[in-house]
Amino acid sequence: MNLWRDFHGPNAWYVLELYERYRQNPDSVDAATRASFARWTPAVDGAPAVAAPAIGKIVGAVKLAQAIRTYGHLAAQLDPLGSPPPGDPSLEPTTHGVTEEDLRRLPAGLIDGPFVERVANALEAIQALRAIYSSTIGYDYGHIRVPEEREWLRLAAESGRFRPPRDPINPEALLERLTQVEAFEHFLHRMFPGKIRFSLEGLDMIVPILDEVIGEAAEARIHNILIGMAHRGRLNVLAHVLNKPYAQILAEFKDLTRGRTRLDGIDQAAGDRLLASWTGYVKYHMGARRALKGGEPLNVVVSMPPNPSHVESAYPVVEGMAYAAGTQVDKPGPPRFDPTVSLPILIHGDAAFPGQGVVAETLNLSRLPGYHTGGTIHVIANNQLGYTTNPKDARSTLYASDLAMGFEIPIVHVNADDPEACIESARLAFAYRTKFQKDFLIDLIGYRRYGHNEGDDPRFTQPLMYEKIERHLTVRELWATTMITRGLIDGGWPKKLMQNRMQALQRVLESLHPEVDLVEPQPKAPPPGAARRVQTAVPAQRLRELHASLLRVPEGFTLHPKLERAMQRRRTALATLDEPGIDWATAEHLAFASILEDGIAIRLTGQDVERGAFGQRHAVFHDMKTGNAFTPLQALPQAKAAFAVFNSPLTENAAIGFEYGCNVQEPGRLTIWEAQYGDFVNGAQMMIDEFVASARAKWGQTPSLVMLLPHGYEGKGPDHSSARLERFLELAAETNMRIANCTTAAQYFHLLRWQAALLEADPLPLVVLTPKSLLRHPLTRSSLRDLAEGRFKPVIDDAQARQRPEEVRRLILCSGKIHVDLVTSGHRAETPGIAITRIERLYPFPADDLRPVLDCYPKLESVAWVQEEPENMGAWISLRPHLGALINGRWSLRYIGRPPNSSPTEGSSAWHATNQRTLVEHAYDLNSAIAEDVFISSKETYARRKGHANQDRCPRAG
Ligand SMILES: Cc1ncc(C[n+]2csc(CCOP(=O)(O)OP(=O)(O)O)c2C)c(N)n1
Repeated sequence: MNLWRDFHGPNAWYVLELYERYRQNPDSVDAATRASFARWTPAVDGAPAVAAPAIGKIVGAVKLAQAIRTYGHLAAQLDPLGSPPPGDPSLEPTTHGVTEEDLRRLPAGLIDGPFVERVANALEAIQALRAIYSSTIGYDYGHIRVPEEREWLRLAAESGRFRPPRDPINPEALLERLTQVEAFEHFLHRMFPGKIRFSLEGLDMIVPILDEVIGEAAEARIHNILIGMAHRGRLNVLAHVLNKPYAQILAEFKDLTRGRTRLDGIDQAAGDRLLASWTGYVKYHMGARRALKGGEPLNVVVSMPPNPSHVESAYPVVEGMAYAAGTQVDKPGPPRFDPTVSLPILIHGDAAFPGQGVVAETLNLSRLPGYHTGGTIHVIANNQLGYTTNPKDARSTLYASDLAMGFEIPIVHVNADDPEACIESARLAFAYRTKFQKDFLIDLIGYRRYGHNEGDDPRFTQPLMYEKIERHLTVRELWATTMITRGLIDGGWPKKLMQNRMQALQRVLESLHPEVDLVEPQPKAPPPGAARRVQTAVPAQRLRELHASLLRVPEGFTLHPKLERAMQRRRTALATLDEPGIDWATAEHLAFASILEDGIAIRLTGQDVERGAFGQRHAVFHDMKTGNAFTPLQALPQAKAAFAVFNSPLTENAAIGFEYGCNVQEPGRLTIWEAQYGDFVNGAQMMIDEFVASARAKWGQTPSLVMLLPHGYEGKGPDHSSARLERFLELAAETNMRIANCTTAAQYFHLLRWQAALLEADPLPLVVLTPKSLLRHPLTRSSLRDLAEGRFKPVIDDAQARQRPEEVRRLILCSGKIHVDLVTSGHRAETPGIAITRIERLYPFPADDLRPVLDCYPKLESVAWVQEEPENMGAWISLRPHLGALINGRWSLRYIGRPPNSSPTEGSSAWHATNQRTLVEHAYDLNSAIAEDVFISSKETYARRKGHANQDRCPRAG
């Protein structure tokens, strides 16, 4: 046995310690070890004899090496502005009881690493480690728990295999690139003083880093590269990485063609309507796309989707796009994801990364089935400031990147003034991602040459920092100096390059034709009548066959007994044509199955969607004996496309963002997200406002995401009742979405099929308020005929009242669950003078379907809107003007419901029941001529309100 050959680092130390124990007491070690040591000579080859006192020094040396590998980044010079690194006592030899002299006497092999061949002793090995771990790169991978990955990262860092000279770079090309980047900013600064551009200066190396990653990705034949990026440096990246023409960017700066009067390519009437709603967006959030074509490799598309100002919000969207691009759904069964098809790159701000919760939500998606993209390369564009805020006020962590540690993402912190270190980081990131298909993070530490934007004076808040920045050479100047020192170029060359770039930009500006050069994405008008022409009925025989397929489980599969009974019930659901035996979940399954049979793939996600939050769906069965899962929609013989169903993690914001991304990337697939309860959708308000509702008007995107939001007042309290319908209605304008609140299984069936049929022809997001307890209510069930012959009805009139229209005095209009409360009331039979009509599609407002209803009751005296939501919520406020316009003064239009309230509903079920009862009674009270709006408010309500007032304020101290 040779100690230094057979054992390394800590292992050698352990063997020595064991040997020492054996020496003092042979019985203190086990028999096998005793036998080995009996044959072993302590004076090992190539190493000094191990005497007892030396062991402490060996332990010290090994611990020092370990500390440098783990904490060396704390001594790295990462700040280009020269602030001293925090350091760490564990990096000092004395902490471990060794001196330089001790280290010199110890063999290099004790430290271990690819560099040991080149060094003479442990001291030189430690120096080599310091040069690696505490230079201008800080490798931060100690938190990785997979030993193989940790070892790979260690070897990658210590071998220098991604860094010149082992992996050379082209210094001239780099200088030219940095010149381009800097000249662009200089030029804009000079020509458009004070105009906001969010200059990249101080983090210029982002562009060469992206070049490197994209180049590697193209060589690896990654087809789709998606870059998510906030405002900082975006214009520069658009110009130089996405090749957005300078002319287009300069035209945007000139802002001459806003106020257009025509949109090209569509007829004038449709164009006028669109133009009115077309808002466009600011230049530093616009997207772009670039296809790398010709030569090898072919067909690489680099795109940067547009994003809103809300920092970080676009990143789950980008992840969703990358996932969808890499997923094949054209075959039945589960979708097939290929992690080598796309690469997401996300560029974060150093304040935004730790500050915005959506970042953690997005990182949490990274390794989950149904969300895993094959690894994202993250870059923190770390300019050490967030607007005017210093890091000490912006985060509770040392590094801006520390959040990533919890997700076991390897991190390199790198000084943005060292181009070679930056390029190494990019190569390392890509190689790790390729090898392990996991995320990697580059914390690129630079500075910000100007204020947050170019109109700000940063000296108000960071006077000392900006004193340094003013004197600080740019990375281009620093690199040029390095090249001159290395004798690669002569001294005048960098200046010449700069002049050339500035002149080129000047020429573009002088030959600008803003009306031609300004290219904005234009929303397309759907073909007229597309939505009306869709047929959603499915022949009864086809439905029966689909149903039979869905009820089949594999041979020997043991279902849960309760599920078995439910399946038995389902078996007869389609037995007759007219019996209403089809419940909500069965209708949904039939809709999905028929859509798959039509060749349209489906993706359904959300919390616990596989079973369904209310135990209604059971899209995935679990064998009671083996635990094996079986998904009938993935085994459907009739299917021509894939069905995906994934329980999502407990997020709404990133989850909806991700689905939005899937949807806009692959609009031909039906993408559905379901909330556990509708209330929780407000956790994703940013996604709703910024993407779902307005992306069409801002960026010309055409989303068609479906959101299923359980909604309805059932006494569950303020937080399990409302899907905040009012917020969706408030955002609805210019036909930007469809909002439905359906009351029957057949309506839901037709609505889903309608949406699927319109994905290409007339795509719009669809918001569906779905039932909870009513999922199993007999009144929501439908017959086979309803599915086989019907269609989605935006308005459902009162069939009973229609038989004797002349008796009707009051027309109640309502939507959703309250309809069931109204028609199941004992008052219904006693009050033939009241007709109850449901509005099933709330937006676009179905005026054409409602008009004939209003016209068919000859003795009508009043119209009332009845809702269970408080007056300031629900549909009333948005619908009132539409109803008013239709009624046009012919009858009074009144509101019957709860008064305005800050909370959606009562906190107790008894209280809820009282109010709900009162509400129904008011609705049926024909004696009270409704002269004004009726606010139900039982005495109890007021008593409780009064009692509650101020109760929860803290008592004052003392
Ligand atoms: C969600 C959100 N909150 C606030 C802002 C306003 N805002 C824009 S940039 C910025 C500072 C961002 O700092 P950092 O993440 O470090 O990026 P930098 O601008 O320094 O590149 C703030 C607060 C925003 N755009 N989005």
